[in-house]
Amino acid sequence: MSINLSKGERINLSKEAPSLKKAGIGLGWDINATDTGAAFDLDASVFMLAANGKIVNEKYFVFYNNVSSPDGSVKHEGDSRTGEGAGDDETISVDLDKVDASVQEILFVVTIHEAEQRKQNFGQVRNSYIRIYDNITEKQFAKYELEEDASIETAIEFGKLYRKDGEWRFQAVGTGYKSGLQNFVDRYAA
Ligand SMILES: [Ca+2]
Ligand SMILES: [Ca+2]
Repeated sequence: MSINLSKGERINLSKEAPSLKKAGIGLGWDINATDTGAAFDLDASVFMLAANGKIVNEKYFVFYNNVSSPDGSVKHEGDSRTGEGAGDDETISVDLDKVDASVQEILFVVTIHEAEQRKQNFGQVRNSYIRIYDNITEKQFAKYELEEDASIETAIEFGKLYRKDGEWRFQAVGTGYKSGLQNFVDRYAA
């Protein structure tokens, strides 16, 4: 049975999904009809952080221009340019057994491409969610539907996988920022 997570809630995958080896992270969103006149492109990115809260090295920042991590564990499965349609708009696969031992946290962020120039923000986005499922059986373990309280934010940390006591956990984060992808890169740079 899939668990619906609220903001900040977490699950212990070793308990809730003990057979999980190859995880799928699905991220979805829909764009409200807007009058900004520009295309609206949201992008999922992944920061693989060491114990010091920084990416292990620049290759552990996985996004549309660097679609897999050096340890072979994280793969970005494709860039949606429109967010059209129900279901996952962008997906990330995570092979939990392959994650480099130095990685303590895998953070999933969604940013709006050229938000500032296009005058766009998450107030124009609805039906946002992150879900975690088994990439082989497609069984879903948990889903977090972000609340509709985002307005001026242009980047949101949707969720994260992290290690605790040798086990993987998944947390619904839902923290928004009025910044772009570069700000995250700067914050987490090794
Ligand atoms: Ca995109
Ligand atoms: Ca969509």
